[in-house]
Amino acid sequence: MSANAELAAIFAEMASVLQITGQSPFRVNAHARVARILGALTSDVAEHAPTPESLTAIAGIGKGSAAKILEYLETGRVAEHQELLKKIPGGLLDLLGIQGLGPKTIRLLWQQAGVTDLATLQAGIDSGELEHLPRLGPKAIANISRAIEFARKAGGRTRLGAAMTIAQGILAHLRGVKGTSRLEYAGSLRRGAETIGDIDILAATADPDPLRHAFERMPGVQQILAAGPTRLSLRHAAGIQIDLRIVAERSFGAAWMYFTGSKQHNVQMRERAIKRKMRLNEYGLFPDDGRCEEPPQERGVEPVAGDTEAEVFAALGLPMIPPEIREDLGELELAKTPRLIEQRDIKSELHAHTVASDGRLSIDQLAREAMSRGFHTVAVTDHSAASAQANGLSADRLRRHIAEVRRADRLIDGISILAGAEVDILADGRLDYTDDLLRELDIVVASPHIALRQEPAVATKRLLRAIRHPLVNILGHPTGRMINRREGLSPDIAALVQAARECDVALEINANDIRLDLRDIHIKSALAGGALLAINTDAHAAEHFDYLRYGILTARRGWLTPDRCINTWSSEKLHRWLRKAAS
Ligand code: DGT
Ligand code: CA
Ligand code: CA
Ligand code: ZN
Repeated sequence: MSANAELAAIFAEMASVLQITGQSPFRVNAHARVARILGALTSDVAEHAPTPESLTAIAGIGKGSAAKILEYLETGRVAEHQELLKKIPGGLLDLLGIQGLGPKTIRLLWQQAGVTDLATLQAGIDSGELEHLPRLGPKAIANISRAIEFARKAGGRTRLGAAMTIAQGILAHLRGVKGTSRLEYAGSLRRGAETIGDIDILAATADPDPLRHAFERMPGVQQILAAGPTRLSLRHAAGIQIDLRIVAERSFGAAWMYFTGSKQHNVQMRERAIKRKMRLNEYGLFPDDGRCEEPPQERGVEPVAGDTEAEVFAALGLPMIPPEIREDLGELELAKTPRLIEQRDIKSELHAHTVASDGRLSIDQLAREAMSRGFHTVAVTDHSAASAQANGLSADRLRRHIAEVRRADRLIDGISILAGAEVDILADGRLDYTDDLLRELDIVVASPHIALRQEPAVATKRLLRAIRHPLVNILGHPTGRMINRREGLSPDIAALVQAARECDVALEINANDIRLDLRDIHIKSALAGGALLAINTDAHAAEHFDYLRYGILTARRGWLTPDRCINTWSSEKLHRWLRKAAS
């Protein structure tokens, strides 16, 4: 984690403890606000030798907060934070990770029912005694119970974005180590899976000792779990295990292939090798000399291939198979390397927010950010009124907003700025704006935000109604799931896909790594069913454009080719498509 992220976490935790211990809302909010500001900063607070003055120059940071930030940068901790933590049972903070449990409810559970951690909470639910607490009826308890179950099932896997950030930091740290010739991440991270169990790193080096030394002493190491000559494992402070394997350079390709997996893909590859009278393992692809008792690499057998993946695939009569599709889902039947979508194919962002609703950018700033990413079009799609918590726009506000977008579009050269909306799909499938108002827009993204626990059949009907609405162009984050937080809707995807194709509506792949919605398998169904897809970051801030990377990885896992993604289209083609829908 960067200093900003660590500090933001500390301030957020202080706000939670203050609230759980019943301090004034003013103090609670002040800390929560600093956490938000730190989380949103685009520059690193640790940079340029910060002083109290340079920190208080940041809007929203007062003298007290500046002193705590400096204390943290000097000592790695904030004394007041440590003091606060002593005031509540440690297990209470774990409860904050459960959807629907905020500090207020946790305070109530603690003070009035003696709940101190997950176990006592579960016991209270099981015995039924929590139902008698004020403000907590059987329905609320059932929701908490479901959220606990969901958190348990998520089983401590880390989100793709968080794991990627950690891995990039580790690679940057190890890259400078003398003698290291190859250094790559492998495993589920390389395959772009939505959650990561552990991070696998693979290295080839002439001199393992400095590398092992640097790995064990990296910042963020919490505990060394194993430290063999070629296999090291440790627990990172971010709560994820990191495995490092050191291999010989001549077998790097075979090892990278093996440790990239997936396990099921590896099994298929090994069987293919056997059918071709060869043996494949993490050391290389070897001719099968009929002696299976001892591994070939230990008998000095020369490998057929091994230093690159491409060589191993070729020797098995296969094209290069992109890591994201190595899931044993038909990839070994491919005749040539599929041209999967890449980040540089993306030419537009069609779902983004401004300060008009809950974004942090003005229309101008959003447009300039999109332009700096090389896009020809950006759509301003702020929330509709039903999303009150996101400061959604009333009809009047939207009309004024449209005028502002059109003015910005006239004033700024080099990018088209579309006037759009992310209109809420209400529980019954109606949209949150009238058709007259929607007709004034260049683009309509319709998304579900509320009623995300509907039965699948109800959800299908609801989303079908939105897709069939003649003014909708994109179905935004169709299931509303949030990884490790809530399951979201489980509609009949095949039915949505068919309707989307018939109505020429694109289904969104929301690139925010907490959403990744549609998910990989849904994307594959959408392609098979002939629907179009959109990849949008749903940016609420400039740095959210970086989520695109996760949307692309997910799209590739769904075998998406550029032609089927509307964000890859030229300006002319995209705008023609949008106009056709409007007429
Ligand atoms: P994860 O960490 O749960 O997100 O998923 P992976 O795919 O990264 O799995 P991991 O870390 O257990 O192992 C990394 C890769 O090593 C895996 O994708 C394939 C390979 N591998 C590990 N164990 C086996 C095995 O028993 N058989 C085969 N064929 N490959 C294995
Ligand atoms: Ca792994
Ligand atoms: Ca592993
Ligand atoms: Zn949005």
